[in-house]
This record gives sequence, C-alpha cells and structure tokens, in this order.
Amino acid sequence: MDAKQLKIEAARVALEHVEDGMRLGIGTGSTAEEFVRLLAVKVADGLSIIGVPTSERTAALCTELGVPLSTLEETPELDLTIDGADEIDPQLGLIKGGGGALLREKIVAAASEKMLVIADASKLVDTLGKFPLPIEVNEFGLGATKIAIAKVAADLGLEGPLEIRMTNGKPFVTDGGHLIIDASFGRIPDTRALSDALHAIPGVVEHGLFLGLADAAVVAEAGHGVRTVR
Ligand code: ABF
Repeated sequence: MDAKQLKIEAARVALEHVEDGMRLGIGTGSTAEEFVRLLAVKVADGLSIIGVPTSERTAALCTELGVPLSTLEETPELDLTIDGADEIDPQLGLIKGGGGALLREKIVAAASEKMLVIADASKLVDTLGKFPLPIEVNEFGLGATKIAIAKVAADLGLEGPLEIRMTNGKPFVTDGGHLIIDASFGRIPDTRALSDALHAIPGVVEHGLFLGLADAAVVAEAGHGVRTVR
C-alpha cells in the first residue's frame, strides 16, 4: 500500500464514525482531503451532515464536491472533527500546522465534542518535536516575538532555528492574516510547559501543539492495516 492508499484507508475507517445528522469539523492536509472525497460520496448517497472547514482550501474542496458547509458562527457546537497531523505522541499530543491552518484547526477542534486524527503510521513518534513546531504570529513586532520565543524555549532547555515560513519568495500568510514561524527545537520533553510559555507571548497568536484535544487517532500502516490509538 503506498502513501496515498494509507491515507485513504485511515480516512475510510474514520468515516465509519460519522453518523447521520452530525455537525463535522473538517480538517486540512492531504489525509483530510482523502476524507473529504470519501465523505462526498456518502453525502451523494444520502448521508445528512453539515461541515465546518478548517481552511479556505478545505472549504473550496468541500464546495467542489458537494459537501454542505456551515460556519462556526452559525454552528458553534460540533459533534466530531476529523483532521490530520504532522506528529502524534503516545498521549495523543499532536504537532499540527504543517499546512498553515493551525489556528482555525485548533478553534474548530476545541468547538468539537470529539476529535479524531487520521494519519499514516509515519506520524507516530515517542516525543513531539522532530517536526518543526509551527507558531502563528502577528506580523507586528515580529522581531520582538522571535526573541521572546527563543527565550522561553531556552528556559525549557530548547533551542534551534526560528524560520519565517516562506512561499514563492514571500512570507506565507495564513487564512487569518498572520505569519508562521517554524521552530526547529527538536524533541520537546515538556510540551505543556512550552505550550503555556508560548501562549504568554503577546505576539504569538497560536501554536501547533494540540494537547488534550484528540480523542483518538486512526492510523494506517503498510502491512498492518488500520488501528485506532486511544
Ligand atoms: C493538517 O494536516 C495540518 O495540521 C497538518 O500539518 C496536516 C498533515 O497533513 P497530511 O495529512 O498531508 O500529512 O491538519
């Protein structure tokens, strides 16, 4: 099974958790895209759900495929969010944001009764941090914010390059109009301490550590099928 088939398998199993009448948070990324494609088939067959997308990209795909959409303003309480991740630790702590949608992903996940992560087994890690931590920052005061991030990280024994995410030679701008700093700290032993320290920095809008939000992860692994990690 190649990478795409693993994503489809994880999405297929996650879809089994979707019930008629559900209010769904719908994630961003290539695995979430496979979920949307499978969901659209079920909707065409009569499944009645309403979706709240976590990015403009996901909203466009849902609209193209006929998945009915709402907004968190109209539908502020969701039953289930299904989304991808960049890393998943044994406590279901996540690093997310590789796709640049972490703020809306976290807002949608926090508005959901349950969150199901879909991924291939390559995302499973013992300790978060090999994947650079995306940190969504306000452009105003960027220099001061970078210094503050480096300081709180150093206080926790973490250090590494803080890179402004670029695209087409310009800083990447999120759906919310912010920038992303990718922080290559390496392994992060105390994710809660780092999360709290980053939240205390005024220029930090949000970060990609998702702690205590995921209820389970549906993980597809070549030669081992699909398993649910709780
Ligand atoms: C999104 O899924 C992002 O938070 C994360 O970076 C991405 C993972 O993408 P993929 O499923 O393509 O590996 O939710």
